[in-house]
Amino acid sequence: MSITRRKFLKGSAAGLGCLGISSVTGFRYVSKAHAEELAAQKVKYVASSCAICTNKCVFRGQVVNGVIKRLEPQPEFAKGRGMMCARGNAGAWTPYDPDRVKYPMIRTGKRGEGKWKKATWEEAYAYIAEKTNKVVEEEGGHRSCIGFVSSEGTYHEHYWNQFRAVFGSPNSLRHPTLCLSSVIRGFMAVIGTYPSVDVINSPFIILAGADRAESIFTPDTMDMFSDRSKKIICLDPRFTKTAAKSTKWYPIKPGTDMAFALAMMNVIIGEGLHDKAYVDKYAHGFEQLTKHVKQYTPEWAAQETEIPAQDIREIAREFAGTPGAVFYPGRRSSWQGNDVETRRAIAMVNVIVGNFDRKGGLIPSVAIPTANYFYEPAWYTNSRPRLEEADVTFLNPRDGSWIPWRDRAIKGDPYAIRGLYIYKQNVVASLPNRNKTMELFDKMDIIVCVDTFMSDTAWHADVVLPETSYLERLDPPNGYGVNGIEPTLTIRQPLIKPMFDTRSGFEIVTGLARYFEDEDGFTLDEYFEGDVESHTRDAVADYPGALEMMKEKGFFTDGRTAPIGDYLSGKKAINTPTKKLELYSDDFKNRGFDPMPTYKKPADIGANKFRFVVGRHAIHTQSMTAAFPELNWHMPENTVWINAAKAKSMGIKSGDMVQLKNRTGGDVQIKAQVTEGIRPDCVYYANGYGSLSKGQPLVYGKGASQAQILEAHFEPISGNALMHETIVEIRKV
Ligand SMILES: Nc1nc2c(c(=O)[nH]1)N[C@H]1C(S)=C(S)[C@@H](COP(=O)(O)OP(=O)(O)OC[C@H]3O[C@@H](n4cnc5c(=O)[nH]c(N)nc54)[C@H](O)[C@@H]3O)O[C@H]1N2
Ligand SMILES: Nc1nc2c(c(=O)[nH]1)N[C@H]1C(S)=C(S)[C@@H](COP(=O)(O)OP(=O)(O)OC[C@H]3O[C@@H](n4cnc5c(=O)[nH]c(N)nc54)[C@H](O)[C@@H]3O)O[C@H]1N2
Ligand code: SF4
Ligand SMILES: [Mo]
Repeated sequence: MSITRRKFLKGSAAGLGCLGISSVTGFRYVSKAHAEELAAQKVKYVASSCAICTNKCVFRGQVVNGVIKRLEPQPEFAKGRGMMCARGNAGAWTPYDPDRVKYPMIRTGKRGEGKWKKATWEEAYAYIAEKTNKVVEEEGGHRSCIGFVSSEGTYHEHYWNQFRAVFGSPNSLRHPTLCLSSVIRGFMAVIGTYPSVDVINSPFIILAGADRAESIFTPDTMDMFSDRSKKIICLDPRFTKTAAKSTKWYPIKPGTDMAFALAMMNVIIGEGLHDKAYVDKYAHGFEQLTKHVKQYTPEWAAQETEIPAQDIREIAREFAGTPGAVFYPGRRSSWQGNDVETRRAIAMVNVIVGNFDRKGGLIPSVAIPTANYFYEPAWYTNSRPRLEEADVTFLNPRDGSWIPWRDRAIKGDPYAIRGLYIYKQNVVASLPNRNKTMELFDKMDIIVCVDTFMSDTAWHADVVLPETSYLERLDPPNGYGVNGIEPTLTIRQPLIKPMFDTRSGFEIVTGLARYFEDEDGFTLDEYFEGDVESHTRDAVADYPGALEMMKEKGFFTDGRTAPIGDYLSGKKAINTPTKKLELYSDDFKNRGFDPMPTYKKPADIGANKFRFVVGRHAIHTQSMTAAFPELNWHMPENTVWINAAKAKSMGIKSGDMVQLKNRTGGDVQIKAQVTEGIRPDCVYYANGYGSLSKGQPLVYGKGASQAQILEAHFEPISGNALMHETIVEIRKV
């Protein structure tokens, strides 16, 4: 056994000198006279990347006399296509937001009461360690009694996961099962990867509930809508901004997209419009699929989807006849019970027209590899499996599955969970059924929350540890969210010095690690080495000039793009069990699932009831921006969309207060917004409002919370929460 827990760097690590935080870039984009004027004002530009959503757009931050003035899009950053959205712009003010968390805080009153004492970092760590060690001891030394929660975005999440691993808990809960696990699983099963889409080269795109005009995803959003010659078919129960910009909008009946996809295949295969040579060479199970989809005629699908049979037929024919046509995979799909199967059907529509690994089609994403530290994972004789291991077929051990995990944690089944360590995930707002999350919190002896703001989760924690904001912090190079067709590494560099008593994720984790020991008596900080600066330097040491480029421009690319055709030429193997594109899955069959997507009718919602659907708002990210003053003024509270005819029959007018009740005790009151832009059987309102935290005064009690009305259901193949299985009753109050 080694004497120390020192780590080794994978890959080479040529010394590149000091990184020099806060690089100042030149005034390359302004006239000489303007540059002189700016220099006199002590203007500097720092290249960095946005942290307000997953896209990580790169910008040049203008800092005047030490104050951040604006974030300008970095025109050379290909994935951002020269864009910064409203949210990214509003981010410039977040360091100055009076409501940010400025120092560590320890709860003094009851949970959620809002009574705190200001603490030093060492006091906060010592408090956490004492409580944690006590419960671990009470649980027989099992560190699995602490759940570790985290979302990506800061590039420091990696350290959080490392801390969990060396601390010795298997219970890691990340965001994917609230987001895209089901779509990943569905596409993986058919084409062996969750692909990028070559939107720019695709003339014909079908979007099933992927609201790209509002659910911004770069560069797809820009590529999709900047070229008006593209034909876009939008299936969505709501008239979204995407619907408005599409060639054709169909208010599809929720949960019936699989019927649409199956009927498309019925037409394409039935009329011999599929790509025969491609299917012969690359696909597995075409014969079975041909027989299987015979039953799914457009006339049948019309009854399910409420899209006319003739339209389905014409869309299918045009789709098959247009090279580069693509049925877009989407991201946070997770609608209803059979979501993995729906995604599989959508992937198959793409396969039969031969668009995988071809221009305009589904392109396997690539990344720029970085050198990473690897470390010896700690070994604990007391280790146990994850709590919800038996509940999900394809459980990703690092992501976990939130819904069954929470149920088991509440019951202590098969063992007790006593604490939650939460990093950058606002679980109180992002998990369906907020009452249940509160029930979970009530059972906890220790809740630690690392956040920049007093989110609903921070508000209910015992200790809040403030992370330094993304504009004051160095984040190591990262490719997550910027991998794809034009892979890039992005970085974050501080525009200004930290304004308050905050720390970066790495500093928080390594500080806390000093308070715990492993089984051999080594303190856990032994498992960490270096600092963010050295990690940044070492990560790209294999690429000459990369560090300098990142410092100057905020990103690094060596110009590579995803090669198209490597899978079809045989240079790379398709990552499925048969090494073919699977239109029939023996693997699914062996696990007791349908080998081919088999339609199951969504349950009838009942008379005078509504399905609650979830969707993004273009100026908000999830639960975290509704309280940004620069965005909140556009929409100080949310309102519930109710179909005009339906509202009339119920005597509801816009602005009336209504009550929504779900089937599991969820109950909210919110103002109505009467609109033609939603099906009569659905209702919708935006995320981020109806907050419980008085530390977010702009959204505290304003409008209604989605988490409070969403029922908790999950899909057992991928473990994804089902966000559109909520049925509500409405009455005017
Ligand atoms: N009701 C409802 N629930 C949902 C969804 C929905 O649409 N509606 N969408 C689902 C999807 S797709 C996803 S991806 C998840 C996302 O869910 P989460 O991962 O919980 O994302 P956010 O709601 O944006 O919350 C992010 C939290 O991180 C904090 N934060 C921001 N910057 C930093 C930082 O630099 N450091 C630290 N430590 N904290 C920071 C914010 O203040 C906020 O509290 O939610 C899922 N859940
Ligand atoms: N502005 C902004 N952009 C974002 C984010 C953000 O918070 N704000 N979040 C990012 C993240 S983490 C993610 S995961 C992506 C999410 O991006 P998307 O995957 O596009 O997710 P949503 O916006 O939730 O869109 C879901 C849409 O599906 C519709 N829908 C509901 N049920 C059905 C159904 O049964 N069939 C069909 N066809 N449609 C249905 C809803 O009405 C809604 O418009 O967006 C990313 N981009
Ligand atoms: S799309 Fe996301 S990353 Fe890009 S500017 Fe907007 S919020 Fe920032
Ligand atoms: Mo997401």
